[in-house]
Amino acid sequence: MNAKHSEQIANAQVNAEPYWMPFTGNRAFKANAEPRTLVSAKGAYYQTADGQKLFDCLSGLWCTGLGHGHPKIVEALKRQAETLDYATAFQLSNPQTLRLAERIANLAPAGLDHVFFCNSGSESVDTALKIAIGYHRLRGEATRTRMIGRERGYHGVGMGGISVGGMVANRKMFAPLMLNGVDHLPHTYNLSEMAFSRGQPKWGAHLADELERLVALHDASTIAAVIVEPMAGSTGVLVPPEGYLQRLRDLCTKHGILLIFDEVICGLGRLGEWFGAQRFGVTPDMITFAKCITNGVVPMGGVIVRSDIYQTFMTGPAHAVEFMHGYTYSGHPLAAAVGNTVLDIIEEEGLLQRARELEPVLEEAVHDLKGEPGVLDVRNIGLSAAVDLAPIAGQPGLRAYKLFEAGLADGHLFRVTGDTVAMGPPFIATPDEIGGMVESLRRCIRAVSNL
Ligand code: PXG
Ligand code: PLP
Repeated sequence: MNAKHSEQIANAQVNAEPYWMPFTGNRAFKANAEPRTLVSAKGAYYQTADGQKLFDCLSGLWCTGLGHGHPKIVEALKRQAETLDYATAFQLSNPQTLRLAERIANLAPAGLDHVFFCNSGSESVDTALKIAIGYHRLRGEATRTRMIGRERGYHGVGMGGISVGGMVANRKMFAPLMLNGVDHLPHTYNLSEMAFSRGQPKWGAHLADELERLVALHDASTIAAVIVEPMAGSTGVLVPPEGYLQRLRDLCTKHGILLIFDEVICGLGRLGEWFGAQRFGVTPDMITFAKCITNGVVPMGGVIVRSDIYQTFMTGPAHAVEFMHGYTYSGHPLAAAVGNTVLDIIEEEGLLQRARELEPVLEEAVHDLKGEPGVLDVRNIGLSAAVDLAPIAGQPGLRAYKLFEAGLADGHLFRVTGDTVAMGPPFIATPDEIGGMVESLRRCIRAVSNL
């Protein structure tokens, strides 16, 4: 271990108590801080403060597909910090941000060609909701204010995001803060119809017709937008049934409702394409993105919009601000420099192709877990997969939490949500590493099967 390394470890040995951790069992962490403190990372592996090497089974939080410590990203960050470390995005810009917007617009589905930058997926969702409201208002349809989300959806933790989101635990404490007039489509998961599906389930396209019911209930003239994740990641990899997204698209078009794909997880390679829209062959009116655009190295998010949505805002005197929205760090030059480098690397290293090649490797491996004790379901698409475990009676989430702990001891950092284990390995992972990850999961499933 080099000197720098030990210094980082020493620094990690501070009093953990003052830190209020996000989406964490704070007390469980603080009782076990050392093995859960990450001190360095390279490629597909983390190193913990107590010396354990961990395979990064979820690419950070779905964001580090290119692996950690990529020399080109490190170099781009250093060069940009020396050249232009910050630049206001209000009334001025910088070459990296301009270039990144142009490149993202070129990679997005045809017609989606303007890009607004922010700093996270949550901000991208709240931005997209504002754009939807503003768009209808500017076109003289100010009654279109209602948002339609989906049960089990995750759209971040902003006030807009939790309102359209459908993960109950993220919503119930904050009910008074929610947007008015939001409704939800049913989620698309049905164990009895789609257990152990490989890729897209055959059953369930008709669930999109629930939008017709919501339109009949509320009237299309009150509905601004529908927001869904093409593949719902955070809730445990819910794969869209064949035909479902197209049907949603058709209904939104029919009723003048904007369709927003939240591609914070799906975008930038996870599904083997630049965007989930391309993977599923369905073009929304807006796409939100974040995470992989910078490989998680610098926070960044954004919204890609259809040309005419952007043009609708371009009214009034040319010097006046058209959209009263933006963040201090919108289009941050460090993030944009890394973003441009990430796109270079994906292209140079053929990582979309690689994700496509690894997809069947992951699929074969995870579906071989069928029959292990307590495995209720296995799902997969692109370079993502999930395994549902039978909950311990009266203690939901405990079995998966214990599996997370078993994984740490077994050299694998598994992400668990409820009693679901989600995997989204880095695009740079080898087939052997993916096999090793799933074999570790098998050991861990067995280890927690008698709880
Ligand atoms: N939309 C979607 C579809 C997401 O998946 C967000 C918005 C919010 O992004 P920010 O950058 O504000 O966190 C997300 C984030 C998990 C996990 O374990 C998923 C997310 C975040 C953290 C953990 O699946 N998704
Ligand atoms: N709060 C205060 C007092 C501010 O001045 C600002 C930005 O200027 C914000 C919040 C918003 O911060 P950000 O632009 O980083 O989202």
